[in-house]
Amino acid sequence: MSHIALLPSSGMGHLTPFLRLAALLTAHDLKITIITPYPTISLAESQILSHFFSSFPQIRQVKLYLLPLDNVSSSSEEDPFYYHIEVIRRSSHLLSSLLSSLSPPLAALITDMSLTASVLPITGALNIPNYIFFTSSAKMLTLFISFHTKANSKLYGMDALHIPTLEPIPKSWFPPPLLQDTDNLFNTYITENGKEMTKSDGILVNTLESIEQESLAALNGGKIILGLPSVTAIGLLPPCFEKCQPLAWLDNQPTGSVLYVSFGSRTAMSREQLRELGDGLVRCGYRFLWVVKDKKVDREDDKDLEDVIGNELMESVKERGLVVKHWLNQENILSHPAVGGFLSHCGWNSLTEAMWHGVRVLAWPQHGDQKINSAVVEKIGLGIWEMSWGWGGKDMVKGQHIAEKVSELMGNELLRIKAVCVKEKARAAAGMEPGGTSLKMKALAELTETW
Ligand code: BUP
Repeated sequence: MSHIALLPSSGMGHLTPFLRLAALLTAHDLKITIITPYPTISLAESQILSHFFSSFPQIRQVKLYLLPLDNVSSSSEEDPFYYHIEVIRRSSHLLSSLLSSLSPPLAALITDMSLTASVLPITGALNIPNYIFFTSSAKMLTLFISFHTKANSKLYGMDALHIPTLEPIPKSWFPPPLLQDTDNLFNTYITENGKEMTKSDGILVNTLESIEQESLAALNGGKIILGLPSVTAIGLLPPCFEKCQPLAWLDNQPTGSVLYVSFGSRTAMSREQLRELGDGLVRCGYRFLWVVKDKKVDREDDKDLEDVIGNELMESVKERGLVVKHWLNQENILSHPAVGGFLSHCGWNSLTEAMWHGVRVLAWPQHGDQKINSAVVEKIGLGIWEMSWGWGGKDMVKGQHIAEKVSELMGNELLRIKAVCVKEKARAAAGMEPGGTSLKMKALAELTETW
C-alpha cells in the first residue's frame, strides 16, 4: 500500500481543502498521513483538526512543531495569516528528518502552494515526488505563475496583466499587496512560489474542467509558462463531515428565502461598514443569516455581538434575520433548503461550496484572490459582482446600495437555475450517481494509480 502525505499551510481556507482531499483519498488503497504545522494560528483550525482525526482514525497526524521567529516582526500592515505562513516556511527545514522518518517511505507528498519554494528542495533531495495543491481558482493560478515573469518591469505602466490566450487580468483585480512598492510577505510569497512551481511533479486544483476550461487549457497547453507540470482539476471537493443540524431557526424559514452572509474566516470588517451592512440587510426585506466577524484571528475576538453591531441594529435585525458571531458549519448552512443566496467575500472554498450546493452568490471581494474568484462567479453565471464596491476596507458601501444588490440577487430566478446547473456539473464530475455516494473522482483516481 503506497504511503501519501499531505502538508497544509496556515488558515481555514488552506486547511479545509486539504482535509477534504485526504478524506477522499481514503477511498483508495493508500496509507495517508497529514503533517500539521503546530501551533495553528486560529482556534477554528485546531478544532477542525481534532474533529477530523477523530472522524478519520485511519489517517495519521504528524505535527510539524514550528520554531519561534526572532528576526521577522509581524508588522501591523501584514496579514497575520501571511506572517504565520512565514513562520511555517522558516521551520520547513525540519521536514527533512520528519519526512525521512515516515514509514513506509512516501510515494508522494502533496504540499500547499504557499510552501512550494521551501519544500521542493527538501523533497527533491529525498527523491519524493511532490505535488502542489493550489487552494484557489485555476484563474488565480494563471496569475500566480505569471506574476514573477512580469513583476518588475513589464507590469509598470500597464493596466492589466496580459496572459497568452486568456483575457487580460486588470491590475485592479490583483491582490493589493502585489501593487505596493514596498516589500511585503504576500509579494514574496507569490513571486517565489510561482517561480518554483515548474519544478513540482504536478499541480492539483479544486476546480472543474467545465467551469474553468479556458484557464486550465492555457495552463496545460504550455501557453503561459513552459515546463509547467500537468495541472489537474480534481473536481470540487465534497464535504468530509457527516451532515448535522445547523440551526433550528433555518428549519422555520420558507424554501430558498434566506440570504446567508459571511466573509470567511479571516476578514474583519470595520464597525462602520458592519453597521451599513446591517442597515442594508434590514432594508432589503429578505430574510438573512449573518455571521459577523470582528477580528481577523478568532482567538483575539472577545467582544459581544451587541458591542460590535450596536443595540439599535440588534433590535431591528431581529424581525427577519438571525445574526451570530460564532463559527457555524458553512456546508450545513449552504446545503439547507431555506438558503437561497450567499453574500460572500469569494474565498475559493466558499465558492466551491456554493457551487456544490447550487446557491447563487452576490460577490463582495475583500482582499487577496477574491476579485479574481469573483470574475469566475460572473463568468459561469453563479451570481453577481458589483465591481464598484472595491476592496473591503477601502471604500464604504452604503446600506441602500447593499439592499438593492441583495434584491437583485434574490429576485433573479435565472441565476437560481444557473446555480443549480453548476451544482449538477459538480456532482456529475464527482461521480455521484443519482442518490448514490460514489466519491471516486476520475482525475484523482487516475493520479492515485501513478502512486
Ligand atoms: Br467564517 C466560516 N464556518 O463560520 P474560504 C467559515 N467556514 O465553516 P477564507 C465555516 O471556512 P482564504 C464559518 O465553509 C470555508 O470552507 C467555510 O474558506 C469555512 O475563505 C472556510 O472561503 C473558509 O476560502 O480563506 O477563510 O477567507 O482567504 O484562504 O480563501
